[in-house]
Amino acid sequence: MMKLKSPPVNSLSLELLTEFAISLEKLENNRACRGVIITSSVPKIFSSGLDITEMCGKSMEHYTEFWRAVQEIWLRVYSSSMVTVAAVNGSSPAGGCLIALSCDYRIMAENPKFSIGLNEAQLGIVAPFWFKDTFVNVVGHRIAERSLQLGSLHSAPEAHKLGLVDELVPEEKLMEKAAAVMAQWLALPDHARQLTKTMMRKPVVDRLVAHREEDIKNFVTFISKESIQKSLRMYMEMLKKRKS
Ligand code: CO8
Repeated sequence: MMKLKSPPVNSLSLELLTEFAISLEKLENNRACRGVIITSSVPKIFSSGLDITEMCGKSMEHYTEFWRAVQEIWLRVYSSSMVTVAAVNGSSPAGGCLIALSCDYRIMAENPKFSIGLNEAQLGIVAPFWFKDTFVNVVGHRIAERSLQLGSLHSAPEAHKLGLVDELVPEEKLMEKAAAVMAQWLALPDHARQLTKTMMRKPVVDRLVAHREEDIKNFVTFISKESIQKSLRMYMEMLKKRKS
């Protein structure tokens, strides 16, 4: 089991992404480890997505390094040879949702206050093609198109209805259920399951691998624009105002 732990909101900073990638690599290289449950140790929040402060007022070099780390974590989770189960025990916007979508199976706590979705459009930014591909492969084109354009955050029951998460369970049953699902998936021979997973996911993975540098360039150009920086600053202010 891997628990994201970076209070207050598990935002995916360069540091957290790097640690996450190293931990995954270790598990991947450990032959005794065949599956991983990804969850959060922060109450009510699975992950608040990419750390917005990493995308605000930093250098081009920093944006480059940060985006490479975001790509890396997606490549690792999405193409993991292990069984990956997301136990979504809280809200999970944007990058947090991407982590969950990249797993083989998603179970979410049944709390209508918890929401999940790719809400990038609400921040005035655009989810890259591989976020979109991952989303489409889970919920289908129509739902993804509407949800991405509106930057929707779906409550847990709504997310379940849309197929964004596979199952809802009462919060106290989440880990027990995740373990049961893991056992079910691990009952199959690894090689057959892994080859099947590769068959389903390789085209999407290959697309990013083939365009990785171009994707970094696009991100850096986009995020460096003054208009985008302004949108992000306004969004951060809105988060703070909402609190007070
Ligand atoms: N990054 C950095 N700081 C954050 C983030 C974040 N993603 N989310 C919250 N924070 C900060 C808040 O500003 C606040 O800071 P402070 O204490 O200094 O005021 C602190 O964390 C606590 O936040 P809240 O008070 O809002 O905590 P709540 O428990 O009330 O709410 C939520 C938690 C629901 C997670 C809420 O904070 C929230 O909605 N956060 C925003 C989440 C979001 O929209 N994330 C999107 C990030 S963008 C992304 O992941 C993909 C980008 C793709 C890039 C494509 C570009 C081309």
